[in-house]
Amino acid sequence: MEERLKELKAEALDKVDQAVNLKELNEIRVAYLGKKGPITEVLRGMGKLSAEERPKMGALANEVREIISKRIEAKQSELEEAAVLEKIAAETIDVTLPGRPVKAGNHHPLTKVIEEIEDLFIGMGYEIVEGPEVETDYFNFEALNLPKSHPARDMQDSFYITDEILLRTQTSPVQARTMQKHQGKGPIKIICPGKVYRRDNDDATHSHQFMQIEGLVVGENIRMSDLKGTLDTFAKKLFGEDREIRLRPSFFPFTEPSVEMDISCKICGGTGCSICKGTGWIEILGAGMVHPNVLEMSGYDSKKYTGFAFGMGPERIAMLKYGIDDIRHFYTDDVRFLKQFSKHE
Ligand code: 2NL
Repeated sequence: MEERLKELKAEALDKVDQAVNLKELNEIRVAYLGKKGPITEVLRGMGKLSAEERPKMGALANEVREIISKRIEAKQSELEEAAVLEKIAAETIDVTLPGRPVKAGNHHPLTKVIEEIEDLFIGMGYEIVEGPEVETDYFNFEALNLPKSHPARDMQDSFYITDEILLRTQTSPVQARTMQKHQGKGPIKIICPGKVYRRDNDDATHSHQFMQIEGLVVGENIRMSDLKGTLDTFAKKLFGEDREIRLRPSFFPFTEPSVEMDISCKICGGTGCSICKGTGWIEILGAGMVHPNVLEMSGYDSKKYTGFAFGMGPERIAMLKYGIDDIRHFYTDDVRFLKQFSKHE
């Protein structure tokens, strides 16, 4: 019996020493020290022993148990510590590694041009005002001196929802609404950017949906020279200090007199090229003094108040600024096109 216990002790200690993980160690514990283990088995056979031998064997069995148990405990701490160290090693962060770059997007070229124009006018004391894209016939046309018989109100040219409601064809209704809100009192200095819609067949220079930026100034003693100075400042800030502007007579139902503003061509310096079509001038926007009918319809006394207004297409301006040859690029969301503008941020 003594032999058997010594054998078991040697065998168990050997196995404990060889254990490579906590699971294995626990299996050894159950196998040797458990209720169904070999030591318990040996102790069960003690009944056959003499009275003197029994306590001796009992003590020995307990001693063997104690030794194995101690060795298991020691091994357990050892394995646990190794596991912690291994986990720490696996989680080590090499702070000297270069960082992973964050992928930065960029603004849409149209957004950039619109925000740049807004900022220029904010710098001159204007406020940005927005309004609905679904408009009434009254604000889109009537209030802007386009009577019912006007050709611009043709069903062929606009997206009508009912006889009286349509998708706005310009951002002017936002300005008419603003004037009406002022109830004929006080000055107005606003920029109205937004989406507009016209029934058109899309091609390189036409789109059924596009952006517009309009400006309106109303006050006492607002003159044509104020318009000219404002447009000159705007053109130089947006296209460069070396640009000249030129105003040509034009016609809009909502302004009188009306003008078309051109900027001098930078590509050829005025001698004529394909961009300016040989003229040395590039058309940028339309403008004029607010028609007295428009002021009166929105509640302003046209004898006391005057004003100027202008309207431009940011797509056209972005096309000129970035050399884009097709308006459809703005709306087709081709990332190869859009990514080209990240360098301009
Ligand atoms: C163009 C021309 C223009 C206006 C827009 C306007 C608005 C009010 C009163 C008077 Cl409320 N005028 N807007 C005036 C002249 C020209 O736009 O070619 N746009 C792309």
